[in-house]
Amino acid sequence: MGLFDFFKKDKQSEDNLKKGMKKTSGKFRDGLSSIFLGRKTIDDDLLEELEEFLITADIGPQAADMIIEKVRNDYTRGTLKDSERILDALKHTLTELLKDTEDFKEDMSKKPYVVLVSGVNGAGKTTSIAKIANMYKKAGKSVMLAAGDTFRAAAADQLAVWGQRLDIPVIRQPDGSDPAAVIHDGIMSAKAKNIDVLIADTAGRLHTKHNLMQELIKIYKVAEKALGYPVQESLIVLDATSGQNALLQAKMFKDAVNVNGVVLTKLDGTAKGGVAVRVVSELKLPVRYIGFGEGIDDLRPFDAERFVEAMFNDEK
Ligand SMILES: Nc1nc2c(ncn2[C@@H]2O[C@H](COP(=O)(O)OP(=O)(O)OP(=O)(O)O)[C@@H](O)[C@H]2O)c(=O)[nH]1
Ligand SMILES: [Mg+2]
Repeated sequence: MGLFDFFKKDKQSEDNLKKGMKKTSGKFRDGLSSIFLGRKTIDDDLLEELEEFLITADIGPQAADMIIEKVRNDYTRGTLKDSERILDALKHTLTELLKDTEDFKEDMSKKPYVVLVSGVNGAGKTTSIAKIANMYKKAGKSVMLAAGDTFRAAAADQLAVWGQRLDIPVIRQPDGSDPAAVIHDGIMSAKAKNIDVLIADTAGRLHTKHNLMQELIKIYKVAEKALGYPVQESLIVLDATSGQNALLQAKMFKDAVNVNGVVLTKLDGTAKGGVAVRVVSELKLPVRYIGFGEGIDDLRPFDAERFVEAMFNDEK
């Protein structure tokens, strides 16, 4: 049992998830329905249309191809009788694909447990940090935040406001300070105060900007040195509405700071939920959290089954 299983199965957060993902799931479900409308038998045309649809839903050609092959095999073997059963088969395959990397094991044996959060500008880093911090706090952990975005004016204030609201201490330095120094400070302070979880914010940066990526690498190294062990969780925050570009970003961040988990945000917007499949199948990274709104409770640890349920949710 992971620390957050409670939140995964919580009824309220499940309702929030379904409500939050209404736009995303609506588009997905309507797209699928129009393919199956009036068609009972499975044929090459249908499978081709389905594959195209999956690709446009951001699932990516690799996973789409795999899914179609599976559907085709099941049909040929007779385990899939007609098009009405395809939806179930699709649900099942998507869940299996996503489950592959579902369980992120938190090793909390060393204190502090550090979560370093990075990503491009405006992806939802700071908001997600507040939501994650709140979750840890609710789970009974002592939490501290480090305001490693010293670049954008008022970025540290934004984090400090969340800290105040959640009653969580925030380590900061004046704007323009060295972000690595802030994280270092945070780690020292967390150690001194025996804090369980330290979550570090960083400034938004484009994955294509070499000097900014170097700065991020430095932050990571300084953190590792101050800790005396590797950063346990290096999360990249991806805006789910940015589609394929999110994949490129993730690849660059993954190499730079050993990203081992993804926070997929803005699934309440015009996102195509398929991008979650792409992250898992092409990047081989687990989706650690999903964000589906601006409120503090609009985030939950990723759960493949519930995510797929929410994608196929047909409550209007
Ligand atoms: N609808 C929606 N909005 C979100 C979500 N997550 C974050 N936001 C909003 O996106 C905007 C940017 O969020 P931030 O958390 O400031 O993003 P950031 O990555 O820290 O931005 P920078 O620090 O400027 O790089 C804010 O208005 C958030 O409220 C989400 O899951 N859904
Ligand atoms: Mg921020």
